[in-house]
Amino acid sequence: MLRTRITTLFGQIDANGDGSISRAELHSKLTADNELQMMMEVAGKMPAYVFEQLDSDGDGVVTLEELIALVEEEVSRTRALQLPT
Ligand SMILES: [Ca+2]
Ligand SMILES: [Ca+2]
Repeated sequence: MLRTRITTLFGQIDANGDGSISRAELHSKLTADNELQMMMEVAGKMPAYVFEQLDSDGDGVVTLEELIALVEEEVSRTRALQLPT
């Protein structure tokens, strides 16, 4: 289930467990996690800009809802690529 995987991923990125992803948390995870790097590559995301893309309401943190919305949008757009599950 994609949503479950995103929730798990969110928990891994949210290093301090406050329920939101800061820019620093995302960047430290992006440099350390091969699966996340692959997901971003598949989604055509540039690491330097991915935080801005994830933070869709621009409040400076990424919530679980923002992450789910963005990933689901990208997955539906790239479904033909058959992402590994
Ligand atoms: Ca956090
Ligand atoms: Ca936000």
